[in-house]
Amino acid sequence: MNPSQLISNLNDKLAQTLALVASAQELQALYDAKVAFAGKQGFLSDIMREMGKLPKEDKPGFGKEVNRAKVAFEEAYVAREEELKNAALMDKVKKDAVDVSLPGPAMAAGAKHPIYLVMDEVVGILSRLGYTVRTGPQIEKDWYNFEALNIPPDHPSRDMQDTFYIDDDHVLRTHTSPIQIHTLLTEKPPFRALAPGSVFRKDSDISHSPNFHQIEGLLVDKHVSMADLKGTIAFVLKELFGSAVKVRFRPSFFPFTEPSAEFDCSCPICSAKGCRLCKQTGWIEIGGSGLVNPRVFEAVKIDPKQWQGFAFGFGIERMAMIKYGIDDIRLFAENDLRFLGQFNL
Ligand code: 2NL
Repeated sequence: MNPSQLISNLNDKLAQTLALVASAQELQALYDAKVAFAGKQGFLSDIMREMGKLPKEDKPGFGKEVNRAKVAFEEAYVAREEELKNAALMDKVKKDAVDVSLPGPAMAAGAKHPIYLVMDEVVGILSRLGYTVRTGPQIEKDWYNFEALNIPPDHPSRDMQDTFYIDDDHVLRTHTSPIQIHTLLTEKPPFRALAPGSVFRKDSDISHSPNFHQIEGLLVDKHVSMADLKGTIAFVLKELFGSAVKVRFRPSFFPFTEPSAEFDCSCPICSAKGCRLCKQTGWIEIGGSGLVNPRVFEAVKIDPKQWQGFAFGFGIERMAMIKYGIDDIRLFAENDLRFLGQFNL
């Protein structure tokens, strides 16, 4: 072939290839065109071999032509490749587009745990009698949980069976009373303190949970009597269960109070006629109370001749079970949302 034939071949092939590139709808078609035109065994390689056969003086001119074709192809190829890649990206963007004007998924409203509903209700009632809340650590030294409360080392409530020991000298608090010991040590009487909180005992069945909740009230003042205590308890129970309930005190014993009394309330479910909750007695046990034992005052270096006090405590789980008709204490810790969602009305 003479040079002008080769050049016209080259131009024809270039024009064809450029048309192919321009019309390629997919990257694969573009790659195919590149292999056919500029690949190792493609058109340009073939034509370079032809160039070898040309007379020496024609070679540089032809070489230039080949180069021009190569550059023209490269430019067209890169431009089309960019177009196709952009188009593919735009497709993907359109397909994956999020309509930001759509409303988001509805978020379910939370509900307060029934234990905390009752706790808050009791705190609310007693706040109207001037009580304010104190909190404390769940891990206590033996002294705060037992010793200062006049619970001697051989007392049954210190038994390894009931108490979770952290080490020789530390326990998970078995009641909220150690909070009150901290209060007695750090505050000057007179005061009215409420200690709500989580407590721990080795006990587990349908009415006992190893982790349960108590609320305890402590009033320290001058000239405090059992009558003041009784009036306070009656006020709380009538506020909680309705003004129709009757309140009854029974003599009892706690190491940290003297005298001590447990208190019952006439059954709010059956109006004291007798039902499953009150076991046909018409009464339900609520909690314990008493006048602060002088030995507790001595332990915290408060003069029991100058100051007296009363204290009372009850279990929150039991109150919640009565209030909401719940018959298994384990439901409180299961965290089943169907259970927990029922109490916020
Ligand atoms: C109950 C009975 C009670 C107290 C708690 C108390 C605290 C101090 C001094 C004296 Cl610092 N007493 N607390 C007194 C009597 C009863 O709780 O059945 N709780 C669930």
